[in-house]
Amino acid sequence: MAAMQLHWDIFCRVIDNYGDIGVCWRLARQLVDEHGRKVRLWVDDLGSLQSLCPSVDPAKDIQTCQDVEICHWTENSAVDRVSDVVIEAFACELPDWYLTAMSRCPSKPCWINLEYLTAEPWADDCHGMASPHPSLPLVKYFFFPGFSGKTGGLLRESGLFAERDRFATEPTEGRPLEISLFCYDTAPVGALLDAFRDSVHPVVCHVPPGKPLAAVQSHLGGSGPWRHGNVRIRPIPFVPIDEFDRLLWRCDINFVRGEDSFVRAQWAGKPFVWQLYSQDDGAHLTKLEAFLGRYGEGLDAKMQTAIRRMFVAWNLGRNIGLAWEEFVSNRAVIGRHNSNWAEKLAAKPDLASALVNFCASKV
Ligand code: TRH
Repeated sequence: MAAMQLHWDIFCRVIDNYGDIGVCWRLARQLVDEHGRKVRLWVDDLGSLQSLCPSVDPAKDIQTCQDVEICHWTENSAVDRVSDVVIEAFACELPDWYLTAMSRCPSKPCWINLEYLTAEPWADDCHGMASPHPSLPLVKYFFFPGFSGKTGGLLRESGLFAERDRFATEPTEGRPLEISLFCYDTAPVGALLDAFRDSVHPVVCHVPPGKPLAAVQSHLGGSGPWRHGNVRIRPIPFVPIDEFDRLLWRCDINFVRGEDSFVRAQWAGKPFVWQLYSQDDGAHLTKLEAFLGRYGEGLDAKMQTAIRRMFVAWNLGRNIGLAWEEFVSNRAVIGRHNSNWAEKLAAKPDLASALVNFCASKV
């Protein structure tokens, strides 16, 4: 049997937003909790991690939180040992001092580039590809999260569905719809709020700080809370990462973005609307279509259209009012579909387990 690969280093550079560190933090915790690994998480922005995990102290260069060793990654960082597995998250580029140390190890570590999530079919072919370093005796493997069995799967903690189901409450007839609104500032938030305002379905909309709240403020003025026709809009604080799951579980419909909240909304088993991180060349729209193609499987054409119209309207900023009415009127069917979708995805290995197995196969 191959050695256990006990020690893991994860390197994460926070470019902007929270997705990169959100994914790395979840992965680190899961490797420790469920796979008994010893994990060091190197992150260049401790403040962002603190938002997700409030017990992190941004002033400390080295600390342990939830059994993960957290190291502040700076230009002056140094390493005393190289781990058995090294994760370079989202092509963040390992520092030269670490690469040099890796190349000097008698038995080379398993070096992984953890990629961004996409439902596009090319991820199936690229998952697991090897890329030898041009000058050092090292090989890097590309590891793609994804929705098909040919990719590395999605991050999902083993007890997640049980915890979610314990938390579930029966919907009360006649109460307003609870909606969470996590989006970028490019989202047509004003048009959505106006659609809520005019809708026959009363809404309570929970808005986290940052880009979502700024977009609401720029449409309605002031600092809230607001009443806008048939919707009440409430600013909420940025909550720790596990509480964020509970927000998604509690709400009837979740607007999510990027990568990690998008995955968590799928695990919530509730209707959701996804905004992608916009790319100048429109690549995000190809990514959206690829997801919709997979997600819509098994739904009748009418439901597929309702979901597609809403996702496209939200990402392109067109015809939100009509798309919203159609989406919200079909929320029961869409919710059931999402629940089945989550079960279907959960039948595949989760990303942390797939990664552990993949790395073991490379020894
Ligand atoms: O913050 P994001 O926009 O991150 C994105 C994506 O990772 C994208 O792929 C990348 O290119 C871009 O950043 C730079 O959205 P995402 O991925 O949903 O990450 C948000 C994280 O924040 C997620 O882990 C959930 C967490 N979160 C909380 O913990 N509490 C909160 O209150 C909120 C609103 C979010």
